[in-house]
Amino acid sequence: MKKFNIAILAVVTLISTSAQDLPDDFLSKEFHKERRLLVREKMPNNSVAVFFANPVRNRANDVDYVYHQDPNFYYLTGYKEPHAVLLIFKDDQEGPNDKYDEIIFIQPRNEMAEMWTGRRMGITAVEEKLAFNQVFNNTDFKEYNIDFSSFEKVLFYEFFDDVRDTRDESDLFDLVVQFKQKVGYSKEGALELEAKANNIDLKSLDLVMRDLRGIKTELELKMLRKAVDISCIAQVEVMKAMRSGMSELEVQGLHEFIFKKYQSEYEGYPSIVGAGHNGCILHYTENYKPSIESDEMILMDLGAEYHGYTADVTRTIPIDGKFSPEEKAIYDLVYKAQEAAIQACKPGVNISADLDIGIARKIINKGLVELGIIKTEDEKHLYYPHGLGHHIGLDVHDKGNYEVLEKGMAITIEPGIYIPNEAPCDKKWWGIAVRIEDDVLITEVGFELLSDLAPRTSDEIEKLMQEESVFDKFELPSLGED
Ligand SMILES: [Mn+2]
Repeated sequence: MKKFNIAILAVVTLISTSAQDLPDDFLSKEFHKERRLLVREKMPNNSVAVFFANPVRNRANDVDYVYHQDPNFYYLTGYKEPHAVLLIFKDDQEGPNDKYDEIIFIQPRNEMAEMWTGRRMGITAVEEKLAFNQVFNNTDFKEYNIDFSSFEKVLFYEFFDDVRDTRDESDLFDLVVQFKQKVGYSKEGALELEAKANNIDLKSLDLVMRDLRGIKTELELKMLRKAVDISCIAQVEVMKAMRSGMSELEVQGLHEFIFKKYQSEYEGYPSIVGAGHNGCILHYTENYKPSIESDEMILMDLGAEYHGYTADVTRTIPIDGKFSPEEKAIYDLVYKAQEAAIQACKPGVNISADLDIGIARKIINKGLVELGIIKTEDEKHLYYPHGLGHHIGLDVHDKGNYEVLEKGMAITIEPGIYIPNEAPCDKKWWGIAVRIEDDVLITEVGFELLSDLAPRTSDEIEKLMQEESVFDKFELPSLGED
């Protein structure tokens, strides 16, 4: 028996985290604690808010996708593991020993599981490193004795019912089932349970989270600035390295290598690298063209994610380093629209009405008429089919108020023009696709351009593309062919 204990101890020692194993610049536990406090302040009287961790997603067979925590859950806890539930109470609850106003259930430590799939924090580390007083294993949630009917409001997000049920009886699937039973909630039996469950509120929580997450704190901006700087450095290096004959995947790889070189863990969204008319597909992520041609442009929309916060930067450049007259005409028009919209960023304006419809779209329509691509400025067309911008943060399309810009908001400004082959205009324009996307912080009186490390004007880009790149000498053996 004793020997057995020692063996277990040895395993725990082996996999426990030493300080050197992790970066030391994550969001602080004080940040997460304060966020929970602010949620509590915004919650209605006598209410409880319930948040669940993101599901584990299966890729195929016994391989799962890399786990990504639900951004709300991460924002409020800093906890990055699955199968967890957080409850925040408006008012103090009576515990067996003392009062509490928040409680978290997490996945338990498990030597075997940790040896295979990675470290788990466990109760002690969540108490110490994430500043929680009430931490329990998720196996205790089932027996957690709480009368949800005593609250005036039970706030949570609607479930998507797309969570896989594993053999683990306290996985997310079971936590959700247990929760539904506790609150008397089911979509199907809604009528029967209505009386009992009329304190359920599926709407308010998102408004609370939207208002909080939409305004970035200094600490969040530190992460975001890093993500944006890394993304821009990658754009600059790729501009210098671009050669015809490269594949779209290779270009993607150069960007993503640089992301990781700077300790960005992931891409904030699937990278979009589209040469020629592939750029007309707004969310083109195949990136499969094997050889980019010298007379094409390439549209590169990529964002490094740094400790959860993602940039969103797009540059469109000519492969051979020189815009053709048609490419330059379209590029400069998009730039003109973007620059005017950026300059108008300040508290009080609306992204859609003021910046997009009022400025960018007007400039683009006027320019398209002048180039003979459309006939009148109010002609309906699909050359600029998307909105001008969105919030960025823990989500690439982040939560935030879209009515009025405020100090501390981080948004993109990203007009584009896309002219697919066979479009009803002179065919010299066919296959030209340009998007320029930059990240902007709204300040007290105006804006700060966060993504200024990557050049935007056609002249600056042509000049930069003449420079040498560290990748110029990066040669690998070719694969043998037979
Ligand atoms: Mn975007």
